Amino acid sequence: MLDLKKQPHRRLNPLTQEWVLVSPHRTERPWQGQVERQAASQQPAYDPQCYLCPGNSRAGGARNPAYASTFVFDNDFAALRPGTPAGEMRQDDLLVAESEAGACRVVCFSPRHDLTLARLDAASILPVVDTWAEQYSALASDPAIRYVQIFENRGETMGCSNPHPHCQIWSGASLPTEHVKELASQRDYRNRRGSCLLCDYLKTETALRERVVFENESFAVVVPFWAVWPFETLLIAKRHWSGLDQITSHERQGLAEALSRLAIRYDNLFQTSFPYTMGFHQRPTDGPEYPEWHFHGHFYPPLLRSASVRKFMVGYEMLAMPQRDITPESAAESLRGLAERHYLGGEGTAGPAESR
Ligand code: H2U
Ligand code: ZN
Repeated sequence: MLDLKKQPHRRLNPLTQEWVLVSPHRTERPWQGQVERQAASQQPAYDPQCYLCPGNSRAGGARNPAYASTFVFDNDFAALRPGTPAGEMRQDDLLVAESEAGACRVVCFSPRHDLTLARLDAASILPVVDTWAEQYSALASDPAIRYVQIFENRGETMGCSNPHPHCQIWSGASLPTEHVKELASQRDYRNRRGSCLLCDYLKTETALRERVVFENESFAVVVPFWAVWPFETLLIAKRHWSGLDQITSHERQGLAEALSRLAIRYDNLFQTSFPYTMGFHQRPTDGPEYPEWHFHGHFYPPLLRSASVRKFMVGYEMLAMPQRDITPESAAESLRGLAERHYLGGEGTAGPAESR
């Protein structure tokens, strides 16, 4: 028998077919690495220097309108551009390149410079969900676009250039690496077992409860069995649907609520404005139905043991495979134990955890 709490082992990610090494016996090892103090991160409601605040001008010269809810614009420094001409280069099987067309947008969550997902309430996150659904449908209707990737980079440690709460949407003509892996795995699972990978995974996790952080009627949040980042979570739709064009109005509220609750728990974990990269994986948008695809979101936060101690993907992880010390089960237990009431302070001002 394998003792998941004590023995080194590896776990398979069935969505990507990649393995992660888990070394639970190492959690007691002494730490002498990076410990830096983080500046308190209180932001003003409006920042005259911010290129995302209402009425301000952006780097490209455009001026933002005096927007009152969400605000979407074409990224002034887009990585992918519409109308990029087709073209390819191939020299033997060694020098291979293909042109890539697409579109990149930025979505400001609200006019408020200071209200992150953890500080907006669920009712104020609802317009963000509506905007994502609108954008997914609009981009999906473009025959040149094959996928729509909505993602948020939060915090300077994640390379986010601006604290004004916003996300990005990149969409393009060829399926990106993660989408290719997840599509192949979901398709293969459905062909072999006749059911949906994430529907089945959700049943397993909600029966065991060990890795469930919380759930509402429409979504469950778990620390996946195969998590790589210490406090990584997977947000899974309870009903089988594949893209935001299929979300019901009840599920929109459920998604807004789940995002609010998760972001609050994350902030409360190390009493900091918690950095992460998050994003949704939806079915490709080139026409077919993709019955194997199940809507889900990934949260990949870098923090390991405090507001300033992060996990680095270096060494063995760059050269061989990802590895973790704290188990997904204990990460889920920590996240489950946190309050869903925001501590509402800067660094270090938190009171004792309160439960809802
Ligand atoms: P981050 O969320 O990773 O910080 O990116 C912000 C995006 O905003 C980035 O992709 C864009 C950048 O290209 N941007 C504009 O479109 N206009 C600006 O005036 C500055 C930044
Ligand atoms: Zn701003």
